[in-house]
Amino acid sequence: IDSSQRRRRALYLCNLYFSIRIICVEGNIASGKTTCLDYFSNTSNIQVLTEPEQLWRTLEGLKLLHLMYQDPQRWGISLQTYIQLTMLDKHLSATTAPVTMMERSIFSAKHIFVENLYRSGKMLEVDYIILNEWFDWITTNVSLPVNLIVYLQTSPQTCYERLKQRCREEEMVIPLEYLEFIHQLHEDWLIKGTSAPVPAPVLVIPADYDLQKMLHKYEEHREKILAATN
Ligand code: DGT
Repeated sequence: IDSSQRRRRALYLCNLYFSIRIICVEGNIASGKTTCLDYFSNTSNIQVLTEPEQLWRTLEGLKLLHLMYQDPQRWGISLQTYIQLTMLDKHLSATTAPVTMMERSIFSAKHIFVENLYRSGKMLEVDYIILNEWFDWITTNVSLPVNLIVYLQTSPQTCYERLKQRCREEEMVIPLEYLEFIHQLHEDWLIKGTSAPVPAPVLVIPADYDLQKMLHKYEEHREKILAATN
């Protein structure tokens, strides 16, 4: 066997040995992923890894996320390259607790956001191909196990209302159509299974409700979520 197969086998055995369990929380922008992660970090013995979003906001003084929203043609590739790196780092740092819950994943960065930029004509074909080659190389040569995907399913309209309420500077330019597109990409990937391989079983939690009801929903699903990682 060649060295990459040997490396993959070693990583696989390593993950088995330490029996690392990883849950990824996916969903549209402002679907409530942070609330879900907060709930589980307070009520269970789960290590929670939030998105390294702060890094994308200011990288060496560059406001990458802001730049991407202002001029996706120019900055989309820069942001996605950096997000792919930070997500890879997150997946690989999930080793200190028996169960880790992550906000999003390297998979949604690719299957949702890169696809969105490319399909809406905001990423050059050459950049798309290079990012894909990176993604394929990483997922072939590095073991990135995911045991469960929790999909917070919302309507784009709900996300739009929440987005307007939270008033983040970078996000003021996001129109409803953008959220509709991101929603459709989630549905194609996680519900219909028509766009890209899904790396783990999917638990769908309807997430259009207010905070109090969402906390009840998480309570209801708690055992199921923890059981899925046994
Ligand atoms: P939550 O708790 O569900 O409200 O989560 P958010 O909305 O704080 O977190 P998220 O990941 O949906 O988005 C944070 C911001 O970063 C949002 O403006 C979308 C953007 N974003 C996240 N991941 C990517 C990505 O891979 N590519 C691009 N272009 N933008 C991304």
